[in-house]
Amino acid sequence: MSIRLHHVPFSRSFRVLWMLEELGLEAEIIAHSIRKGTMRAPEVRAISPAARAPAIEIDGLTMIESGAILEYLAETHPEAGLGVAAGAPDRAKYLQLMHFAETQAGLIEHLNMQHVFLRDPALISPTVIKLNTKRLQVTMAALEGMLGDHEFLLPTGFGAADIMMGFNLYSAPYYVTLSEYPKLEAYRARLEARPAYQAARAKDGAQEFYTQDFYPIPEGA
Ligand SMILES: N[C@@H](CCC(=O)N[C@@H](CS)C(=O)NCC(=O)O)C(=O)O
Repeated sequence: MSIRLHHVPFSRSFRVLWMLEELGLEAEIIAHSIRKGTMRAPEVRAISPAARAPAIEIDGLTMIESGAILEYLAETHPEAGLGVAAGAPDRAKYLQLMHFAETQAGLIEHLNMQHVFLRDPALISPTVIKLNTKRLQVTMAALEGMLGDHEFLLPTGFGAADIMMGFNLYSAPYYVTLSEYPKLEAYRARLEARPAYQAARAKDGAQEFYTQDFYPIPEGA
């Protein structure tokens, strides 16, 4: 099997990197930079038309969308038990988590735009930052409720849904305080203890967006 992953360090393509490690699959990693715009090269756009990471090539098949890629990898490697098959009792919960991860990641992306990528202060809206930070807090509380006192998100154990949602728990804390969600904090520590997580981090590369540990809501917003 030949796999090439178009990857931006510390981005959603980390989900795919982590999934590949969980499955024990080797991949060639093509590292990209959002700041340098390397995803916009015509040969990359041919695979990822919206110039976004991740994009993956598996034996000539090309795919974008981290959630779809994880579902595809889970389905094509059922022996690993990282997905939940159609008809199984937790299927609906599994699909919900796979998609809820992008509701949350979308909020983080909006905050990244405001805090990190817009350079002209005149373009930044403290009101939008406040609104999206509050919305992110709501998703964190919701996720903590979904996790409850379980080890992982589904009773079937660790799987693709934990990778989708778990990845968010590394970027959300730039905008919300993780210790306010103690169950999520402990869950993140359990995820970090996984050898596949650690192997994926070792291949991830340095993030190039955040220049401070925490970005608060601007005063007066
Ligand atoms: N829903 C897509 C989102 C992909 C996406 O937006 N990726 C970001 C990195 S996290 C990206 O490549 N952004 C490039 C840009 O905004 O120019 C997925 O889950 O794969």
